[in-house]
Amino acid sequence: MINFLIFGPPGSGKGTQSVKLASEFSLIHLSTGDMLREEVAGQTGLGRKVEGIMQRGELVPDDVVIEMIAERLDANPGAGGFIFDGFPRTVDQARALDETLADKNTSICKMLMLEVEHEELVRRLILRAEVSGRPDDKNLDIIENRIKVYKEKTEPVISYYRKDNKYQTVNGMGDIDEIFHRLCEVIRACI
Ligand code: B4P
Repeated sequence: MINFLIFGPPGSGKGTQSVKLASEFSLIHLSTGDMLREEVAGQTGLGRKVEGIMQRGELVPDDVVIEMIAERLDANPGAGGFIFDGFPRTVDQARALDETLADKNTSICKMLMLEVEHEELVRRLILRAEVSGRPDDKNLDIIENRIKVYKEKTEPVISYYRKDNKYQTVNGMGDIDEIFHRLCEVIRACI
């Protein structure tokens, strides 16, 4: 089993690139953002609980996303590997993921960090709001709050993987296919 994390601030291209990478390398794409949005759209108990948190651009509680990921891993015992998108977003989530993967005799191969300039992040999210209707993309204050939350709570995850030599930066500026080729080169070097 070969597992990758795709990492970066909101708007860095995680979701966009994960879909392409999952198809190219036959990996299962697990996006906690997509899973949570499905819960909200279905107005499930969990969806109603997290809706306001997501609209403000805050992080939902760790136990919620840790359980969601553990369920998906259990549901795919024969998988060749996973690409984790938007998870882990805190050091506690990273620890929990490592433990869950270790129980399955596997681990993270690389954390792929997409590096994108701040102005470009904001530009992409505002553009996406026009088509996605995502409430967390609509408003500049919320976008800036998401980037602030990323810096405070999510960036520390980098040190967690860096100590194991699993951290790899990739230039996330440029067109989508160009960035995809950069990511593919890193993945091919690991497999
Ligand atoms: P996510 O769904 O992960 O949202 P995101 O950070 O905005 O990234 P996303 O993957 O969607 O965007 P991308 O960069 O691909 O999370 C949403 C919310 O869910 C969080 O704020 C939080 O509340 C909650 N949540 C999720 N996971 C959680 C966790 N683990 N713990 C706690 N809470 C959690 O792309 C953005 C746009 O840019 C797209 O429109 C794309 O088309 C465009 N784009 C991408 N690459 C481009 C390029 N090279 N050039 C031009 N445009 C590009």
